[in-house]
Amino acid sequence: MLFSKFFAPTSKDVPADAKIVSHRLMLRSGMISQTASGIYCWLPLAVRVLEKISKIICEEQDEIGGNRVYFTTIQPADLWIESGRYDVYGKEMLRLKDRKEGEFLYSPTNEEQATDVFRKYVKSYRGLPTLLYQIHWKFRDEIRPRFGVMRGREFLMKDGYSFDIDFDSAKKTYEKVFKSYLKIFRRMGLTPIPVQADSGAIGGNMSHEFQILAETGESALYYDKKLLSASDDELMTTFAVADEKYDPKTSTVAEKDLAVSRGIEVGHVFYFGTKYSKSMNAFVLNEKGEKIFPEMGSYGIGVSRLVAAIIEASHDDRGIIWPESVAPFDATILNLHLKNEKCREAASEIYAAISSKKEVLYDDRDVTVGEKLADADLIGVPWQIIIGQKKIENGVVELKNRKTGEILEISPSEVIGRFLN
Ligand code: 5CA
Repeated sequence: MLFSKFFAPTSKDVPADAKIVSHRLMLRSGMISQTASGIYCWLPLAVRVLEKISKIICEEQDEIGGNRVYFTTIQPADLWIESGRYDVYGKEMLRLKDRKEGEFLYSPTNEEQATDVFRKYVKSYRGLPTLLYQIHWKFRDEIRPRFGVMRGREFLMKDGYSFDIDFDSAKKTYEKVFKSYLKIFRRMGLTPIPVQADSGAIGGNMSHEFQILAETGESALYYDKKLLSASDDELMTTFAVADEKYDPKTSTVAEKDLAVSRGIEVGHVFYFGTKYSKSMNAFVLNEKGEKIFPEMGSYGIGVSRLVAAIIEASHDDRGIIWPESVAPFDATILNLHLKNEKCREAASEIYAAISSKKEVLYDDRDVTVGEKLADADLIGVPWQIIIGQKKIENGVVELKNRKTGEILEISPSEVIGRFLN
């Protein structure tokens, strides 16, 4: 990708109303553009990151038998009247009418619709377990949208819905998804802290939030220090709670073993039994021909929130430091002297060679050396290949690691070799 043709409107200005670092950096690097309170357009750099995150999620969900679908963003109110949630959900739900005065809503979540799809097609116990998931836009008319895409009104969510024959099977599914989530967040360079959670508007009686540690997190976390070295199985039951649920009198952890910090909720999983299958009459027949209401769970990940959360967890005072797995590009080539023939040749040669295997942003813009270097650090691509007049006279270019700041002076062919192997 040539930067001169790439729509990434970077800026030096720090927007006054952007209170947290991820919001500032996303605006400054030209990732997002606000269109209304809590509603953002996602520009090309951000789209690339959303796609990387989505790919990791899909790979791990497919691995445990998930089936990807697209439910709809617009749902008929009838489905929610049937489940009994239409009135309960309140003002967070955006309600709409079509031209025939029919009542609709913009999906804040899709339990009802998933149950509706399930009941239309699965009639026998042989169709269980079933796990459907999607990555799709949601709308919640949050009272206090804030911190950019961290708490938006329109946001991208991965939401999954499971159907099992009985509690034991549902618990197994819940555990599978739980472990899959740990893998997903770790692949993004994050350290997930699962905390026992309230199931709120989703309903139910077994629930975990996945928090990642960040000073700017909205939740206060109290957890057993053991958690940081616990196995995946232990993580399901190690003491960790968020916010007001922490009470020193009932805490099962001694003061000295307790860690207190702040976190960002990037995922939330729920087991809620037959709440929706019963209310929506979604049943299968078992081996004896008896009606069984499947045991259900739902599993969310804040895909758009993750972009901000990853930045909160990985940045410095110059900009974003993308983990390689979710970076918008693998490398960026900075041609510092466009008019110098040797620089141009080296840049083109490296660009052509490594683009076949890697995603590369070639900064061919006619801007100052300072701007190029500053933008590269701001955008935070893991590797910078810096091509300057003096170095190239000596047959070398600089290969800079954005995270460590370490710079290697090596020949263009060595650079190419490193990225191709
Ligand atoms: N139906 C369930 C799971 S599929 C559900 O909706 N769960 S949720 O309400 O907890 O949302 C799932 C995840 O979406 C949250 O963990 C959070 O990371 C993200 N999320 C929720 N609200 C917002 C918001 N307003 N802005 C950005 N992300 C959000």
